Amino acid sequence: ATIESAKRAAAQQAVAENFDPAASHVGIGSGTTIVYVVEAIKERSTNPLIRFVPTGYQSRKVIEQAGLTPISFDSLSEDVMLDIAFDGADEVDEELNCIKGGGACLFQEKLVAEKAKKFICVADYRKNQSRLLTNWPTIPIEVAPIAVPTVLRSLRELGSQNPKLRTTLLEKSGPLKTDQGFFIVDAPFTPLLTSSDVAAGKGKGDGSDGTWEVNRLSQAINQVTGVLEVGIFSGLDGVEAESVRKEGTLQEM
Ligand code: DER
Repeated sequence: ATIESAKRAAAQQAVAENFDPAASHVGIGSGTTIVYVVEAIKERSTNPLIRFVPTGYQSRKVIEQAGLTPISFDSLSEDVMLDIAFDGADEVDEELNCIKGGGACLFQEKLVAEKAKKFICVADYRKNQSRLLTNWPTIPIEVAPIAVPTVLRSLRELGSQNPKLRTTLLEKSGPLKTDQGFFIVDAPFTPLLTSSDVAAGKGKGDGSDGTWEVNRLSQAINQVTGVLEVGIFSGLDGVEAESVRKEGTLQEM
């Protein structure tokens, strides 16, 4: 069947197994798969008080067009945790690490994912790879415009072959601006080792031998001055997430 039916099936399964109609706050991610998640929630949501937290302009539109009620992230009090957050991904590895940011919304997506008790990644079979950067070749990175040249240089020093500023595919020829008014740099790296790869001696994973482990590269890029956020979501450690669960059709429909 089609990719769209795989996305829809993944979304239906993710919502059926995880959405509680009595929830009060639900995070909604960005992209095309999330539209099916909102559709599936709409079929179920009975509680009129339920609030949906968007991860950017497109996500808010999806919530509003479904007739659901959005609430902005910064209106949530410090101690409120979202009951659950759903989002898509560009690629997911065996340890449920994700590459995100294909839709240039990674910063607010990470804020919402970390604010949720449980994060559900909804991904069709194409996204399921043994290592990140197998099928999706680049790490999306949100960068302050003024810092782009120095960040590109730092990314090369970390081993990125040809990091590039993302220009929108639409008629605009300038760099893509995010909801924060920042730019997106897409940085290619060789496929990222999982922590079990490193434990099995498949590489050092610290860049010294040309290999990077997921968390170490994420931290190294996040330390570059001018980087706002990196499109690697790993384990969401530090969050009371029951688990970063990969929902979806892991085999072709
Ligand atoms: O940008 C993101 O991280 C999104 O979640 C997105 O890349 C997933 O997009 P898709 O559901 O349209 O594949």
